[in-house]
Amino acid sequence: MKLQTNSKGLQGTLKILGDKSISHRSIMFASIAEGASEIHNFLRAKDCLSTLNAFKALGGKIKDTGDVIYVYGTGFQGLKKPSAPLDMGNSGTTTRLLSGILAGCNFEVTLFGDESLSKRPMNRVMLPLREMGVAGHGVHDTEFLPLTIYGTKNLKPINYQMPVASAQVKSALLFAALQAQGESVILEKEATRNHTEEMTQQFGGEIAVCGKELRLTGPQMLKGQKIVVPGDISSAAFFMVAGLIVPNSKITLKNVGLNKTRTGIIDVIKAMGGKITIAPYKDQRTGNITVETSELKATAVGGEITPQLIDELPIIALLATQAQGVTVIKDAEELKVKETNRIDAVTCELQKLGADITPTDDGLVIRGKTKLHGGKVTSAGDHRIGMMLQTAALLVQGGQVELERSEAINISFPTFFESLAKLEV
Ligand code: SPQ
Repeated sequence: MKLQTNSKGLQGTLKILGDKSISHRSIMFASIAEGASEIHNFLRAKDCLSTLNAFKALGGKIKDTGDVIYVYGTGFQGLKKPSAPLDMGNSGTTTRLLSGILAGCNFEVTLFGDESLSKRPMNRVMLPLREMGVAGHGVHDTEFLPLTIYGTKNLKPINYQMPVASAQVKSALLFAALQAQGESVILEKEATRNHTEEMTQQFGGEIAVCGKELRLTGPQMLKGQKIVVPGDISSAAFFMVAGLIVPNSKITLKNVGLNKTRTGIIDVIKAMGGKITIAPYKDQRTGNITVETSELKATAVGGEITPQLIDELPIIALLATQAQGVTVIKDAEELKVKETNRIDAVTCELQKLGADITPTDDGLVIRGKTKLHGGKVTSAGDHRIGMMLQTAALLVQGGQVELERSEAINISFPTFFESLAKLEV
């Protein structure tokens, strides 16, 4: 498709759609809890619908009114063997977290996904689950989908030092630990998004968090709850960056989740001299973010902040092309195993538009400030690459940008283009 270029400025306010990570987990927790749950502001994007459909196929009593989703959970034991293999679509979160839930179910389930998901590593979840007593089988042992998981009622607890910083691995192990007999101890490599820990407590479960160490004693029974999903800061990020780099812009993003394990991008924007203000609501968990066109300077991104902005690195790379100096992003090798190899995809696609960007083993080096020009680019099937490229195209004056595989954006942000159109002056 032909992208919007030559922007004259972005002005106005935008309400951000529900958080993808929390939407997935709200269906999962509501399904494994006992009693009624209701979910408000669920993200109706392709990835979250993969989770919703998987739980329907597992026998979940789910009533979707379009506005609110009602779930009548009957505990882990209420899940039933599906009549066919489960389609995970493009969603790593669905696949990996569901594996931890299926770990304690006494039936076999086959999971399959699209081309991109079928190349993403699953042993990071399957190896520790196998230590807990789960069996798995696939063409490439348990590393890739399609994969059959054989859960067990006799799950053993685990004492596990995580070799990667991954909220998905941590969450899968916590879901399994909730069903195991005894205390599990999980030590994170770096602190990652903590939605699973917070929601375990919200649903009446017990988990002890001490820095990067988590302790959970199973088996536990969870109780149904009302969930109001906050806006997704990872979606807001595209408009935060657009508002900073497009001349004549001032944008307020409403209802953005401000969980501290997700707000790394705000720190980076501040370090780059970006004009950004955060106005938390009474609950302190959500708030408004206002950005305006700014003169930016280069920065360094790495270390413990990386997991707190891992999904924002493609758009931060674009931000760095518009900052004066050399920005270095490191400790981000996890980008290689996302929907695409995001180190390669960001480099290749932004270079086509004239950016000065070099890939490294664990990140990117970006020299700014560069003028971007038109070109033919592709999302390569990765939603975040597609949205980053549309944001870049706004800066192109007098040329055209053609985006292939733009439909990938529906994975997390089906109203992205309409939202952008609303802000154009
Ligand atoms: O679900 P999926 O495909 O893995 O989604 C991504 C994304 O960009 O939307 C990653 F490609 O987000 C992950 C994130 O990178 C969502 C997530 C979660 O909800 O727990 C955790 C992160 O992944 P990981 O591998 O670091 O645990």
